[in-house]
Amino acid sequence: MLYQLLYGLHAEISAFNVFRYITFRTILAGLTAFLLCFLAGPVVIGYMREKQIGQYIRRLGPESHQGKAGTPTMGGVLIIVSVIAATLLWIDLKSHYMWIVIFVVTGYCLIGFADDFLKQILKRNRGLRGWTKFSMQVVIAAAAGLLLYCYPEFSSRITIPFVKGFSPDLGPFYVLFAVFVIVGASNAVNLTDGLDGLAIGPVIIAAATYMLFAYVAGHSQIAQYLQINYVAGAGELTILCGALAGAGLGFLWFNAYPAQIFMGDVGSLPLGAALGIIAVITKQEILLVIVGGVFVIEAISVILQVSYFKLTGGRRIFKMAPLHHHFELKGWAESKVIIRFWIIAILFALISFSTLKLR
Ligand code: 57M
Repeated sequence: MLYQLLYGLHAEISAFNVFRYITFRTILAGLTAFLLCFLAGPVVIGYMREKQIGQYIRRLGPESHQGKAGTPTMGGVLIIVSVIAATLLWIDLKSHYMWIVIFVVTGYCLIGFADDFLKQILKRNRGLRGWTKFSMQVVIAAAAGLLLYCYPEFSSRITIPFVKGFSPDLGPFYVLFAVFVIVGASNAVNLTDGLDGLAIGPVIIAAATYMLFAYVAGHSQIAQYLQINYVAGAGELTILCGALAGAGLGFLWFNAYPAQIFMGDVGSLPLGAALGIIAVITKQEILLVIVGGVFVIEAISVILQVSYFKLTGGRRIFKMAPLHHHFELKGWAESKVIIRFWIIAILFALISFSTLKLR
């Protein structure tokens, strides 16, 4: 909004010319989102405590988690509101890609809110039925995929990391591919959100990484030089990624160990879906496997554990899945598990940058 207002005045006030720069508006979006989270955090935590919207801890979990019972949750409302507010403030409102991302984020936020509302407020510990949750995620992701596929300027080709000159065109199957990426990313972040700051840390790192990829994808000369798919208009998503990272830092201020608030499904589901849809729009879909490597490892640990458990009639590969619980049960302190997973997330981000040159 301010882009329309302030840049429009640059003829009268030349200093406002700076608002045309995506980099400048990305920094402002990040700072705005951080401040919104940082300032509203104590108010939200106080409200959640007053309304006793505290986390229910299942008996199955590690013993160390029992002390977390009652921790305020659904802090994801704070993150998502901050991201959307900061984005709308600093982005070019004519960016259709931004509206598709906001559609997906809002949809997944509502699914997570419904699940958390049932679990945390109505105390129905199972929340939404698994299939209900999954089918709503698929419908929203399919709608976004279809919107992109029907958009004449959007290509249904996919980018394969480290491979140059081979970008297969999936045609209408691109919609199914987009659904897989968005739903997969959303649920992988959801599974990862099981220790203080464990999910939001890698989300910040992934958002900061896609800040760069969105910028280069939307810059025709740089895209041509790097020989990556040019996506006209994708540059504005840099600002949304900046808001994601900023809001993530603001939330981490309170979610850092020992957490004062959890994000809830209302946070984890839309944050993962946001990374998924951004990866799709910037044509760096498969790269998300590397950028979001921690989320992928956590999800695979669950798939392996459940499959092996069923195949062997009750034996386990890990002490407990997702993988972060395995290390907890091996005796690692929670904070050590968290920081080490963050280190791995940073290493994955660095590897993903190398795909821009190693092709
Ligand atoms: C998402 N939710 C956390 C919090 C957060 C199939 C199976 C692998 C599913 C999986 C599952 O239920 N995942 C749901 C993980 C939960 O966090 C809440 O959920 C929101 C995110 N969706 O925002 O509101 C607990 O995580 C802890 N937590 C923190 N700090 C945070 O900042 O400490 C969360 C955020 C919170 C709190 O204790 O209560 C979760 O873990 O449920 N199930 C599991 O992950 C369970 N694993 C399991 O059953 N493994 C089995 C089989 C099925 C693979 C096995 O290994 O044999 C573990 N999780 C729990 N109990 N809670 C272990 C059992």
